Amino acid sequence: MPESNFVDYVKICCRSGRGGRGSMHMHRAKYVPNGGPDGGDGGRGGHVYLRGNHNYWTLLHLRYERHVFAGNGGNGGQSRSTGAQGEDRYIDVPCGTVVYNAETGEYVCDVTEDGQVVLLLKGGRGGLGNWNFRTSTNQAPRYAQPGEPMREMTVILELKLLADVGLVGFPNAGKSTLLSAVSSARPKIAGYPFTTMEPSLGIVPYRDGQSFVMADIPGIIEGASEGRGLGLRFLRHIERNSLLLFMVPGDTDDIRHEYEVLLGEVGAFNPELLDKQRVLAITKSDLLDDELEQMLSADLPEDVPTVFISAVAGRGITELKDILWRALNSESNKLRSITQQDTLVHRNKSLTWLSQELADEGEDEEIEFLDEEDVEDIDELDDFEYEDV
Ligand SMILES: Nc1nc2c(ncn2[C@@H]2O[C@H](COP(=O)(O)OP(=O)(O)OP(=O)(O)O)[C@@H](O)[C@H]2O)c(=O)[nH]1
Ligand SMILES: [Mg+2]
Repeated sequence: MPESNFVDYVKICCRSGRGGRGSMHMHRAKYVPNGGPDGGDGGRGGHVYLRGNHNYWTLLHLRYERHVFAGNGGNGGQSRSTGAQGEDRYIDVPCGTVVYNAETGEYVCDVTEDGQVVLLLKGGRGGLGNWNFRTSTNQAPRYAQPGEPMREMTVILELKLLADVGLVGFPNAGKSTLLSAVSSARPKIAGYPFTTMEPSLGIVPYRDGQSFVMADIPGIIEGASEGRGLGLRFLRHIERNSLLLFMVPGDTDDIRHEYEVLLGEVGAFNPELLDKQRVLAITKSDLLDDELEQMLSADLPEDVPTVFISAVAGRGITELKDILWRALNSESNKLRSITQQDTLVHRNKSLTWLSQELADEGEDEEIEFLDEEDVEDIDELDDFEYEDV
């Protein structure tokens, strides 16, 4: 596949900083015999954070930065001086990024808002200097703590676009044509399947300066859940949409059947998607005459609002926008989108799928953690009991 600028999947190695070592030092000065302990604490190792940044739309900028290492804490010194704190690292990600552990497939966290900061890996705490261990019975402790070790994790960052309406349809259904008709987005349109190879977003202006966001994703076909066509990997981009707009061309033999096939594929990808509100648009209605349209309307699925549209002739577009707007603002949707924000379940990835997915995305190469020398004193640390300081 050609290199694309739309990157919605990357694997990176992250490592927080090791805590600095506490100092074991005795105060020494002229005319001060037995100065006592004055070893300072080690500094804390740097944390690794994720930070939502709405200036990014994809994960492209992370494709070439596969290692994110925070700084190590400095060691404690004499005169109770504390070691320097390790440098924290921030990974800027677009809003809608979900993080998984690359080894286990477990869901780790997600970032949905601009400026939101999530702690991914905590830096090691610095060890306590011997000054902390002075007691009445041991006035010259000759030990200090080493710092806590760093933490490492290889993570998969996955972008799930945040849009209000997601377009779902077979290739050539007219998804991109609709998006370009209602927004100023200009996706490629052509009369062959799989014109759209990557998702795009458009802002749809509505009355009184209001607007909503629509996501055009590549077409899906029957068997997509088994990997046919472009597979279902792009469906992740509609997981967060509050509403799914199914699109079936009016010149299809069996509209109801095609709708059910789409529904089946979406459900196979993630059954929770079937709980979302749906609207069905019969596209290319300029190819139908009134009589045919009447006949077809008699045999449409009943459980979903339907509308005939033609993006080319501009028919039914206002009506469609009205329906979408009403659905987006309906009480049930509002309630759900609030609770969904809180409870939206990102399922763990199954390990059997994970390696296949990594290969599909070209992310299956091992990324090695560089220099292992830092790991030296981990064994030694096991005996230590850390107290919160
Ligand atoms: N007559 C007519 N043709 C349309 C209409 N909408 C789209 N088409 C044509 O249908 C073909 C496919 O349109 P696209 O918008 O590229 O379809 P798509 O669903 O984005 O297709 P993929 O990106 O391949 O999944 C193009 O040749 C369009 O000109 C319409 O309302 N009326
Ligand atoms: Mg398209």
